[in-house]
Amino acid sequence: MKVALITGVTGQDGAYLAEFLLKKGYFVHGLKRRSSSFNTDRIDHLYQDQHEQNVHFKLHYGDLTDSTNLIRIIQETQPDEIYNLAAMSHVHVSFEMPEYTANADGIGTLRLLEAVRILGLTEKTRVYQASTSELYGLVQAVPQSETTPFYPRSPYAVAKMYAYWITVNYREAYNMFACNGILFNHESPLRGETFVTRKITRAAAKIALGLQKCLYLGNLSAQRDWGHAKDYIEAMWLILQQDKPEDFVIATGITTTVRDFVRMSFAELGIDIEFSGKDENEKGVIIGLDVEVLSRLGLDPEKLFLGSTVVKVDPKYFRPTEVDLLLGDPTKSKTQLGWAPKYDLAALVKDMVISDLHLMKKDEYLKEGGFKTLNYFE
Ligand code: NDP
Ligand code: GDR
Repeated sequence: MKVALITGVTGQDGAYLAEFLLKKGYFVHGLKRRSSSFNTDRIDHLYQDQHEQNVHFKLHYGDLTDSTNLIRIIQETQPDEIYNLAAMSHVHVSFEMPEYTANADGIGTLRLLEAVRILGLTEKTRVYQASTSELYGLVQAVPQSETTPFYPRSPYAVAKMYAYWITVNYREAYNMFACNGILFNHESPLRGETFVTRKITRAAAKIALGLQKCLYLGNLSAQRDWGHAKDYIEAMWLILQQDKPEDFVIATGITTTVRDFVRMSFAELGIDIEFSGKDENEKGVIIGLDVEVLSRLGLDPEKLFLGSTVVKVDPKYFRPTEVDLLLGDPTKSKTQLGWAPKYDLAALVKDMVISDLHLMKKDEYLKEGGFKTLNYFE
């Protein structure tokens, strides 16, 4: 039985990857951070009672900022494959926590690689590093491929740049099977609530139910190459199954503005939005309602009004330095890995919007029953 260790197992990608590897027959160890309350929502369905026989999934407390515990866990688990997904992954937040981000995302990767090396596991253990399209930053060329120069534009991207190169260096210096997956944005119903896609799909569902009036966003013109996380975790695994360790871009090859993602999300709920105005004064207004779609989804058209403003810009979401355009060239992963995404953007939006509508209906029900529901700010 192959053994995998996933850092960041409680995150979006970690949850999907753990499920995927368990289905493939792996024993999966996951690194989770200690938290004052439960932080395993995304993997609760994979939980196995450790007292039972045939347990294949085990969590270990740990943190990428603590090398001794990484050494201990790797020694205990003797993994064939390590997927280093743990990171402070929010670009905007990294401007507020630059030092921590460098420590966890940059030096954390070094700690992990060094643990493998000093434990004498360089021949046994393959390492996947979660690199990112944010490395491209300020546009040098599009589409962005494995050979496009990097120009990181945030403390997050700079930390990830260190992680990228230390992975390459350990591969070359110690002959390790260590690879970077340069993944473009990938989303899902499990996406963190403060990333733009999930913020939009949650708010669209709330607005459709009459639970929220307006969605405040930052740069509506930013363009991203968005795919589905379920497709992208499969690419991570494929990267570690190759004969030679190499780096791969994983992307769809299509880019879309935040503005269009908003339009598509509302349209999925039968709400037609038109944008007008510029920069900070841009806003999105309801210009049409598709009663058939609304009623199919159990939504009450009486709660929605033509002409009402449902999207506004709040400059507090602008970043000190922005990445305007990401568009990946997945040719190498298509030809060498045989990887191709199953979800297109429309299918991704639908999956997220419908999932959030169910969640928000649950909130609505709780609220009606007099229970407190969760509020997310940001
Ligand atoms: P998430 O933010 O959903 O998950 C991050 C995970 O890392 C969580 O499990 C989190 O724990 C954990 N974590 C954070 N800091 C530490 C630390 N110091 N020590 C141990 N664990 C830590 O990210 P995604 O799943 O979306 O992304 C996975 C990886 O891929 C990240 O490294 C990200 O930077 C990178 N990436 C993501 C892309 C995307 O579009 N999603 C694209 C390209 C790269 P907790 O749950 O306790 O917060
Ligand atoms: P990104 O994702 O920075 O690309 O990093 P995010 O969804 O945060 O932003 C995408 C774009 O949307 C613009 N934007 C907003 N973003 C947020 N979060 N909130 C807003 O209100 C908002 N309004 C507009 C942003 O300015 C940006 O241009 C993600 C993370 O998963 C990283 O870990 C990963 O490495 C990259 O994707 C690839």
